[in-house]
Amino acid sequence: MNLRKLYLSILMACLPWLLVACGSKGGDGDQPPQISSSASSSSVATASATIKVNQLGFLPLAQKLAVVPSGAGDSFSLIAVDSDTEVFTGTLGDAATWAPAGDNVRLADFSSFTTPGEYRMRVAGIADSNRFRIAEDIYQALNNAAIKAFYFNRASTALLEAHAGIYARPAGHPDTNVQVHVSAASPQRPEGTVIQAPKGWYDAGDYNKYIVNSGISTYSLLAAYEHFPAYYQGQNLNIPESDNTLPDLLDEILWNLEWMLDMQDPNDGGVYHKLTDKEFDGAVMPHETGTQRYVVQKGTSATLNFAAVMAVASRVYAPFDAQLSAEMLAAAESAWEWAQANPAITYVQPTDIKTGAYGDATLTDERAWAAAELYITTGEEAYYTGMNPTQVQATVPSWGDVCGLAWVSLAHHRNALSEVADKTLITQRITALADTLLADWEASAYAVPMQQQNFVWGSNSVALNQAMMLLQGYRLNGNSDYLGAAQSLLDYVLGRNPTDFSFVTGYGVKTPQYIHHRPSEADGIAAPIPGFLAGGPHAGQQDAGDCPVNYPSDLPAKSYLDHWCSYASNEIAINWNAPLVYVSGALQALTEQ
Ligand code: 9MR
Ligand code: 9MR
Repeated sequence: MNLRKLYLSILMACLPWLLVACGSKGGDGDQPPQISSSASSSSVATASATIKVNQLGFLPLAQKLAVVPSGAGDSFSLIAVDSDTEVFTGTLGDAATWAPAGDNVRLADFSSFTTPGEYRMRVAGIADSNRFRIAEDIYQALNNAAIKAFYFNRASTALLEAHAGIYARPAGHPDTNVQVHVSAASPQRPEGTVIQAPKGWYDAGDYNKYIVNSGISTYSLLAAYEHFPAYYQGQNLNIPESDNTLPDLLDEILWNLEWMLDMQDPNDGGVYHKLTDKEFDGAVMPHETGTQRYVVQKGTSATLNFAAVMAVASRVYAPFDAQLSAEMLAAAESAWEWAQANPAITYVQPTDIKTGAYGDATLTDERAWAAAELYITTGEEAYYTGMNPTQVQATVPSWGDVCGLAWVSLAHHRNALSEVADKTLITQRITALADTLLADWEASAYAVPMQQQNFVWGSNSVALNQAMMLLQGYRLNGNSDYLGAAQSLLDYVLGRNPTDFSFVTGYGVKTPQYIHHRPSEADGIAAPIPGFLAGGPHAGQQDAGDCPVNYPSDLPAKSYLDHWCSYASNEIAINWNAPLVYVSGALQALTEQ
């Protein structure tokens, strides 16, 4: 690690808790989250005593809430930054405690204030809030950056200054000399066979490429396009393909789809679980690695994820490239056949492979999702009945639980589906989940549906996937409360949370500086690459043993450390940025102007 950065990051991590000694917390390894009540009272008080607000801002007609510590004044005002004049006043809501943070707070609602400009919130007795804007294009730059982050994580290509600016870098990981690992050996491809599987996105802060996590990530981006094509057709991301006829978002997604296609064994349709080093690289740039790469074990989860994504991609790319679309559908169908013949091959991490596992023994959700997408794309009813829809619930999606994605796609296509599809059931599934989230939002002192148990590794993606599901409810029936609750969750990741961080690098006033992202750490540039969503508070603090500094608090919603060491709260990942893309684009496109 770069020494200057090490010094700075320790200093920065310690600054807010100067009275708390910096020392090793001692590892809790892979133990389940342990939530203790012994949080330092000084850190709680400091973190709680500020107004929490979305630090980027709001669309003029959006719901607009801030969280104010109780114990200050009863009213709030908005101050125009330019003129330092008061432009709006309101009364704070009742005080209530948000358990995940232990904070007693009051809500400030200024939704009726719609004038574009830059503002701060003022409450007597405490500091003004961070500044934020109200603007008609407020989420466009954020959405562009959240997609551009995928470009910055491209494997197998140099990032040129014309597209990457100061973050230009040489190509890393050509992945043209990938060995078949013993766990993936087959008669046609014995151990040591060399295959090519270039391109794709690095998964996260590491340089490996995992099919399971590519599944939900690629899908969420494809869904963003499929649901809001006009919005994305108007977008220019300044990527190498920006001048071609494909919308830029589809160009970016294609970079990963091309890699995914190479992860299918053409001899039998099965899909390798991941393309990986044996161990995680150190904090080096992509071109400084050079270790042997392997494809590891074909499995049912990877193969079903692949089938689902290729079925979606086949219909999304059809208007642009009929041949590519046909190739994707054939790939999806042969993957499905392999998974039918091999219904329960769960991933078992080989002992010599130490990188991310993405192991998942529950395969019913992947099967339902793949079946739903194949039904939508082909119209073949056997896929719908085979999905066994009455047995499949809608849940907030994550890499390990994708059944909600089946309902998202069925709901989007409901009017074009054949009679076998139960439209009432489809609508019920989405609204039942959205209503549960809405009830949690209404009951929350912080006005977010996030519960104690949601503060897992990558909790910010839980928030945004909750928002994505609320948005499906809104798209079905136009209930503006769903839109408001989704807005609240974007507000949460952009600063209306107990840590005071806007969790997207470069977007907000106080943003992560030391994400667990190898290029950002190793490039010698102080600012991290912009547009990446940090994983966020993680009650389990599973990296504490690797961190030279303490977490500021043991409370779930405050278990966040802006430090390179904190891979469990401050890494970035494609499956966390993808719902940020979906939600920021959807709110920009759906909120009335
Ligand atoms: O850097 C690794 C990160 O990308 C992974 O997400 C994480 C969890 O699998 O692991 C990180 O590697 C750490 C390893 O697991 C334990 N020793 C410290 C490594 C980070 O410096
Ligand atoms: O997001 C994953 C999380 O659910 C797991 O608990 C964690 C430990 O296995 O791994 C996370 O995924 C990491 C992956 O294993 C390796 N690349 C970085 C991912 C994000 O940290």
